[in-house]
Amino acid sequence: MTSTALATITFGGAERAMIAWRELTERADMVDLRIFSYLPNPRIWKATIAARLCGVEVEIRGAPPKELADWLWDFDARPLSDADRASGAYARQARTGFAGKLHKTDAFLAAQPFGAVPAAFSPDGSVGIFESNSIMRTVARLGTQDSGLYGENAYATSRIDSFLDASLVFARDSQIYLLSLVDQTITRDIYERAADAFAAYMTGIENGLSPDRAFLVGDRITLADICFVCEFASLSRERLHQAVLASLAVEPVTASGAQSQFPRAMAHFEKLSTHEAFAPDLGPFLAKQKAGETADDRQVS
Ligand SMILES: N[C@@H](CCC(=O)N[C@@H](CS)C(=O)NCC(=O)O)C(=O)O
Repeated sequence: MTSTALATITFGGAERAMIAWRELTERADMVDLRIFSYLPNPRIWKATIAARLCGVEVEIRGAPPKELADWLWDFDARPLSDADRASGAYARQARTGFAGKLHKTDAFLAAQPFGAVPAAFSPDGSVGIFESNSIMRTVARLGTQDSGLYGENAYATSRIDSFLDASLVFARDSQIYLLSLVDQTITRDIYERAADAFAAYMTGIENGLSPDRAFLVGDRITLADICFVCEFASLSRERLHQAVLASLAVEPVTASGAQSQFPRAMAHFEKLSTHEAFAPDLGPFLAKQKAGETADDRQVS
């Protein structure tokens, strides 16, 4: 294990991606966990934030969604070579968040049975870990510091798991909603399901912080807080699609009255966003959001 230092790389183009990939490969022996994903992806921040808090080295590989279609999905993920492309051996039909063909090795599918990203791997690639909450749990379990991230005892750990399970239910509707915004197939029904899922999740977070608790479980930051911040940030990318929402005559679900309905949850999000372990991921993201960056074809969900 090594001290906390992260390589969270947002690639700007194929050429830059290849350069960064080479740099990362050179320091592969220092890494505790490798994650392959489209970038940026608020769900992998669960792992990078946890890593900063517990002294784990995480390597991030990836590229913007559009470029990931031209990558070989593998433990040794990288931009496709001409030979990879010509062989046709890796082409698979995309299922969620991507269109057309993706290129996945048999080894990738053996390690990642759902074939999805984010995809994490043990340092030698022999163990695949999937689902962003489980990837985050891996980081906490690998942690060398007394971080308390995954609870101090069986009850606290299980309460943290309860929040993570509740977030998965919410994330299902939030993913369907975000993908429908990106490909502009949103309907009122999809919007309302997302709004209901958001209200149910936020009510639980609000109650969990009541009457005046500083954290969701115990008296310091745990995976439950990290997960909440990242899931909220993920859904808030709906604000990049104002024009599509306006065509339905609706407001972003994270905007309409959230501050007054869920004051503790919103204050918790805002406070943690500026925490030193969260700010490297959340800071640039929120700054762009504030600056009103629009129409994002780089988003998956
Ligand atoms: N609930 C999962 C979501 C994973 C997921 O659905 N990934 C999609 C992209 S949004 C994917 O990798 N799709 C690949 C495919 O369609 O083959 C998580 O949070 O990790």
